Amino acid sequence: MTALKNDLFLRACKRLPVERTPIWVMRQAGRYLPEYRAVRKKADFMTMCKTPELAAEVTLQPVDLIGVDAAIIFSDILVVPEAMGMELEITEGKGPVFPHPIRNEADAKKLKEIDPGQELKYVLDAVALTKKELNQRVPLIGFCGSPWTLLTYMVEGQGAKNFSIIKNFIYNQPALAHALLDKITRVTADYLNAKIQAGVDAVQIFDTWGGLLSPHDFETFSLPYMEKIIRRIRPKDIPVILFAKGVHFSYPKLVESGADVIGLDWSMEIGAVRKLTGDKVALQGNMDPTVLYAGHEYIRGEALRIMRSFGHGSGHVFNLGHGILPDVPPENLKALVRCVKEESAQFHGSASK
Ligand code: 1CP
Repeated sequence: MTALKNDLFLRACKRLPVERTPIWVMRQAGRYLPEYRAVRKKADFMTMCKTPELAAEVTLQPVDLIGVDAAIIFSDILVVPEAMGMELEITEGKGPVFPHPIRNEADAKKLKEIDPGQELKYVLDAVALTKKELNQRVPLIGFCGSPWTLLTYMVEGQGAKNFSIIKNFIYNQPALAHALLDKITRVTADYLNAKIQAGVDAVQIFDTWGGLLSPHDFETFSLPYMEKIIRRIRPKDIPVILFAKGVHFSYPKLVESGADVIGLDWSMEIGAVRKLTGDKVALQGNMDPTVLYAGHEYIRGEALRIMRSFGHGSGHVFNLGHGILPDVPPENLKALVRCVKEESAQFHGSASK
């Protein structure tokens, strides 16, 4: 039994009956909110991540201001390589940069195999404090980057245009790539388990760069490592969401990954994915984030279209197909959340469609 006042999100992840469809959005604690920018003015990004009071404050903002059905702990996927010893700079406008990327055996040797309970204790403290401040209002999601997506940043050093450095790396030094992926996998599994112990109610694996790979390479360099992480998650019944962007060719394989929920980008109709995956997993998504630039009526129409496409029954967590963009007016996200809350009951229970 859960003590949560609103556990719609957790029930939908497990495809249990719900009264209405839950909604949260990726990157909901972020720059589109003036209240986030006000906190960010006082502290740089890593200081925010490493100060539990600030991380908890911005994690709660979208719950209080927007009314989402789940919180996601404020942090970043790149805190893991930083904890493993890589210097990380996150500067306004430029995005994250590793000034000393990994390019060879000697660079790789410098990576420390860490105990997340020590080196990432600040995240665990932020989780515990956030759980307390949430006071059981909504579930808290913990997350990590997939080993492949983390390796991409660690080798490229920064957001890239054509990803030639990481591609060169995996094709010319495949053994080193796999050794690194293994190392990141071990640390990441321990990290997620530590977050679960600290109090998160569900976890999401972000494979933002899975879609850079061909189907064969995705199944060589990304999917097996995410499956290893999922197999190691304890307790086993914690909902696991796997969000891999740009990999609709692999959805039937993702169903077998052990994840409870597959996160979708907007490249396929959610109803078509539901047919393809045969209701074996829940689906999360999948509104194009740029729809939030449109007027409220358009946003409502699109939200309804997606809910109709999924159809009747539990197993849908409403979300965007990727992170909310920094220049979206918060009012537009509020309109989306209102619409999902007001209109989704018709897709549940015995109510007719
Ligand atoms: O200046 C600032 O305030 C920093 C902007 C920012 C923010 C708000 C960064 C730097 N990270 C975050 C928070 C963040 N990152 C969260 C918070 C929780 C929430 O969702 O509300 C999460 C889940 C992430 C995850 C993350 N970081 C991903 C995976 C999700 C995705 O969007 O694909 C990735 C790829 C990153 C790397 C990263 N960190 C920051 C930026 C700007 C980026 C993207 C860089 C790029 O485009 O390559």
